Amino acid sequence: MRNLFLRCLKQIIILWASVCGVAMRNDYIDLDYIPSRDDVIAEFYLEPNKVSFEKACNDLAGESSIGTWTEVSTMKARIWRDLRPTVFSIKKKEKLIRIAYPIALFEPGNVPQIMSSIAGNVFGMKTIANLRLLDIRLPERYIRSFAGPKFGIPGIRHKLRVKRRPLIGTIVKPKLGLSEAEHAKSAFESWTGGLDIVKDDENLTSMNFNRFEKRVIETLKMRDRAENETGEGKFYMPNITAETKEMLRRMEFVKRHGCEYAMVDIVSIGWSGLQTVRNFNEEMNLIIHAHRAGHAALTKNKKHGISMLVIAKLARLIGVDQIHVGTANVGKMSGDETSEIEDEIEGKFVTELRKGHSLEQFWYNIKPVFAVASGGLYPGSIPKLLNIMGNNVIIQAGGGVHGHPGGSEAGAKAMRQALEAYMKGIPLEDYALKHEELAQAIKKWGVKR
Ligand code: CAP
Ligand code: MG
Repeated sequence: MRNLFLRCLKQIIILWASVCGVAMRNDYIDLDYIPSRDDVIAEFYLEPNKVSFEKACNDLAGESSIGTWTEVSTMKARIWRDLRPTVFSIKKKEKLIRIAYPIALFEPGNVPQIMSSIAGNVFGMKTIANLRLLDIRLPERYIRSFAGPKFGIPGIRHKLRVKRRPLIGTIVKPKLGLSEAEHAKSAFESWTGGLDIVKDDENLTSMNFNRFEKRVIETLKMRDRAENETGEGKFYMPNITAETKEMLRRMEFVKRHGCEYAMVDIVSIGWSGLQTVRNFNEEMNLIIHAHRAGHAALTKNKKHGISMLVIAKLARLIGVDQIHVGTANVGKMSGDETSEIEDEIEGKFVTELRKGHSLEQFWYNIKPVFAVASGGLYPGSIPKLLNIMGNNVIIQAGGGVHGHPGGSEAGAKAMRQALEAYMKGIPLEDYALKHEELAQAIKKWGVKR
């Protein structure tokens, strides 16, 4: 009762102060506040810089919404009443805070805008030493203003005609330098060796030594041959990353030539570029593969930046069908958030019972996204990887295929054999006794424990 009275009193004082223009308008903290279902919630790791924790909280809440460094005479009572966010949870020891933002602060269907708010100027403020956006909870009205993935896990499994097992693929290596014909040949060997998918590398677009159109045409020709020879569905992911209009032109081109996929470097093209690609995909019906090259500039520092969880959530919302999530430290890239991210991109309703610093999220109409594990993987790492990530994963190996002593086709065979052994529950070393390519791979790279 006393609490309720104090809260009402505080609201009356804040309202009175705002009507009278008294300098209360930088106090966003209310630890009694219970967020409404319509609020956008953000969780931050916050380290103040030579100011109190409360001061840093208020600067963060203000700068990410309606405030600035001083009161402005143009502030209106209605703005303060309806649009001010609330810092409703502070854990000083863990340096964690949660802010609830009224949904009216955000334009439906516009990811660049929400990021310019909650992940905009705030990273550069003097009163904040370190700041990391750990997670966001998006309300139903906001989520429903997006289409989400066109295919997602169910649509991809249907199109690739692979019901249960993980999908396996390769990245043509070296990243750059091969001609269109050499690229297509390596793809052919990877497919006939048993892989489902072949993709371009993140920095291969259209250069003199390898032109986009010619590469796509030649590689799709090889795809068709490989499908005839193996009787299996084979898929090519061409990298369309470029200026926005050019990306749409490349989507039309690959579609016209019978390709099912388009790959984009989502960090490099930005949220606007990704939304444009997704919107155009309503017509193109391509599976969108999201590479995250450059993400670690934002995600790696655990004290400052934006978590990969947030990036993956927004990519799901906009509507990529599959996205790189790391290898749970099994491969060459650092990053221990893989399982958490995988839960988030696959779940219908994700609770906050993981690692304590994430928010529950309903995904309503938004389809689940396929997790892609890539980076330093080889046949011997498959069992450990799948034990952690489960079967709803696309395994991508570049060096782990083209670095095989027997060449690309043998490397592909070894990957397929390792997957078969895992699905049959047979230890790799035993399966290798009857599968030469796998034996060679184990001899070269071993088995990851
Ligand atoms: C892997 C890869 C991928 C990374 C991306 C590379 O090649 O093609 O781009 O895995 O990292 O260029 O390194 P290898 P992440 O198989 O030869 O390592 O998935 O973490 O975004
Ligand atoms: Mg790569």
